[in-house]
Amino acid sequence: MKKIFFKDLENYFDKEIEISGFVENIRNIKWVQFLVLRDSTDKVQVTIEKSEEANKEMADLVNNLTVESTIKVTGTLKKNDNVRLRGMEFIPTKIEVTSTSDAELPINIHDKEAQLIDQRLDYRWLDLRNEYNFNIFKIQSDLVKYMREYLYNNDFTEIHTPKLIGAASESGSEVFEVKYFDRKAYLAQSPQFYKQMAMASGYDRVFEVAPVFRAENSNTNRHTTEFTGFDLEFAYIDSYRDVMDLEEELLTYALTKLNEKYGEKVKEIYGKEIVVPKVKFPRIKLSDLYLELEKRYDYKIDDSEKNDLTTEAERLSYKYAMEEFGSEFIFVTDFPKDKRAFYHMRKNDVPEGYDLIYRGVEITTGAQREHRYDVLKKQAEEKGLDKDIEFYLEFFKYGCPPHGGFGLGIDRLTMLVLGIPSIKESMMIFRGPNRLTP
Ligand code: AMO
Repeated sequence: MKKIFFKDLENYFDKEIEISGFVENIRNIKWVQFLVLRDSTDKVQVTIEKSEEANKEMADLVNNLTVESTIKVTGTLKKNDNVRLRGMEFIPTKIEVTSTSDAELPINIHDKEAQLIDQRLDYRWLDLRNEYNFNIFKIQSDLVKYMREYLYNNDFTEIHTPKLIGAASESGSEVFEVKYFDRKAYLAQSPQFYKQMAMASGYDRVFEVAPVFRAENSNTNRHTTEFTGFDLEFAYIDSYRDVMDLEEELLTYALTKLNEKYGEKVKEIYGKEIVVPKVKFPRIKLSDLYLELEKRYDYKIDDSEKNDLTTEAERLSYKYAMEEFGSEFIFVTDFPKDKRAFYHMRKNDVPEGYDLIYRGVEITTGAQREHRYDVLKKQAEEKGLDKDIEFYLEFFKYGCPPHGGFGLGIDRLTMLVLGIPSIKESMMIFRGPNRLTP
């Protein structure tokens, strides 16, 4: 690990060191050549005085150098207040080209608006060199770290469950079928069955951060065919309200930490404020939400759609939550049972679950689960599922504590925290109905 990160260069003034990075810019003028080198943490200027005899070889090399090549430079770091970039410059004694970029880049990496998004995605590795795009995944990494940290602090165990499965768990959404030797398998739509199996095994609190597959042929700014699910499940709860409480605490913890580290940067690069929740997330029944939206914004929902949240209703629920409660989050509860998974516990025939809407987009579904074998079997039968999922129903035959949990889409959360217009950009490598490369 001997690579010196540019963010740490202040510690190396007047010492002979070796630095490596991408050549971001080359300025070749009469007496001097300036290079801007970039690594994953910062940038630094390299200055070559052409007039000095000893630099002739280096100057020749720079004459033939292309931007976005990578180089390794030996030399000394000097303070220089005249240098706009960090008041320092690197004076080299040796430059070695470690990889050469073609002179013509297929996209403009410094102006992402200069081409259409799909053109950019074709060259995603270059597109990610753009500061806006690059930082998304640095920030996302810490966002997930803080979410994990909250769970580790609260005695959760991270688990890893199979993505090749024998039966679909979410009957409402489409599943990818794969050839599995002489039979069929599916790509997991959720770790749902296995996080619940962990409850039956006695783990009490588990979570998983892993790929989730959905064969949804939709081209919206919030859908993808493969996303990263942040899923958790915990036992000995009394109500789905306990699940909402935990999610609220977890998100508040993560956003607080994220704001401490990145608040300024996010404002500067994305023009967005990371708002740390100061109030309890409001909770409202779906039918009451529609009444409010009609009263306040004259939003009339067609009878055929009122059993679920429409995209427009999600958007308006944000407006409502902000105006009424000063909250960017809102929990919506009491969806009718035909719109919810069979494994949600029901009370008076109403599923004990919720959706969480953040900045106008659904980021989570959560619920208390039905853990009583007979009731669960009946609910599965009602949806015509019991044969396929017999193995799952067995989990509940030999003792399984009451439990609940939720699934949150990391790509959507990232998109919303940073105010990125599309999920295509908030995933490092997007997968959609028309995209399987790079
Ligand atoms: P659900 O199907 O609502 O619930 O998914 C949970 C969350 O995953 C994200 N999400 C998506 N993100 C991008 N593209 C998609 N196509 C997509 N579909 C879903 C959303 C969503 O809220 N098993 C339950 C969770 C649970 O009850 O624990 C489930 O999968 O952010």
